[in-house]
Amino acid sequence: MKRLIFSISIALSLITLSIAGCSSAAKSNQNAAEAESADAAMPAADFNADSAYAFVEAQCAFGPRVPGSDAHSRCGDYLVHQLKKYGAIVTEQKAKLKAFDGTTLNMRNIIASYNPNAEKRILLLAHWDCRPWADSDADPANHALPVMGANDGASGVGVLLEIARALHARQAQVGVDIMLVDDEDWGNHDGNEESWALGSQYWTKNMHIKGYRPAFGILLDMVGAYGAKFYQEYYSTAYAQSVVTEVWNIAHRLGYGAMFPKEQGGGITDDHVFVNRAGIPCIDIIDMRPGTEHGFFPHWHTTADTMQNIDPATLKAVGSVVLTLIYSM
Ligand code: AHN
Ligand code: ZN
Repeated sequence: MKRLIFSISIALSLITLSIAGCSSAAKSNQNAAEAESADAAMPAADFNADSAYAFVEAQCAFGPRVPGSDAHSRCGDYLVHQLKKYGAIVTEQKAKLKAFDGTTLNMRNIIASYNPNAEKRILLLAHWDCRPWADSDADPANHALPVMGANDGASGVGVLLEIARALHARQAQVGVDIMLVDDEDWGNHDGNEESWALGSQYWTKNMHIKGYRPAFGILLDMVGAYGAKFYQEYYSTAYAQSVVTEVWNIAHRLGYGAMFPKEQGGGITDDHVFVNRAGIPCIDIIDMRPGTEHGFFPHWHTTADTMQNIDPATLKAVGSVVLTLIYSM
């Protein structure tokens, strides 16, 4: 469809040129503007934000999905069940990992594959675990409480579940692997970056398929808050500039330019860093708020990271951009 619109606009340009018999700069500017408006008219893939919101809500209904908790275990079963229901081939990775504080974590990575025989593939990731401590809460009495993780965890997973549902309804040409990684958020803030993203780190050393080589990866982290700003994260641009360019261009074409500033944000130690180090170019679509206390959405790692702070419009923007990219490949 995109190609057709493009050819039509080229044909129109040629006709215009031959009729007018001129190729002034003004004329070619006008043609560029026409091409742009044809792009702007490109329909966004049909991403259902209410459904994505319900998937975020369903995860939160289990309670904080802190590794080792009953909520974690039951939510993991729910995620596997949903992905199978949406026709994916689901692989689980289980391992015992040691957290920085000595706790043994029963890791569970969940990988859902669509179009498994397609050679050209993309990897989509989000972490599904919750942080055990709300240690950025304004009230120190809350620091030992777990984070509900409506945004920090459940939002990315909710968008990916809705993408799974969409891919089941309408197959993409490209192969898609959705990986819900565990044990991202049991990290410490003393500068040891390897205390974070334990599930992703495990996966990079034990990939679910030998020689797995997707074209690129996209990590979704904190993609559901009101007022989200998806700046271009530093490691994403350093390792996967062309993917950043493509994703932000689509966002602007779909009318989400204000939410996706084409400006550099800081560098975040997150799952994508380890995926990049394993040789797979991977970007992080992550809500960054430069100049604020923690640099993230205001309820980050607090007891207020709950459903009431989730905006379906943010889920809609991110889901539409990623799904439009998938169907364009
Ligand atoms: C650090 O704070 C070092 N990284 C943030 C990664 C993260 C935590 N994403 C969600 N929660
Ligand atoms: Zn977190």
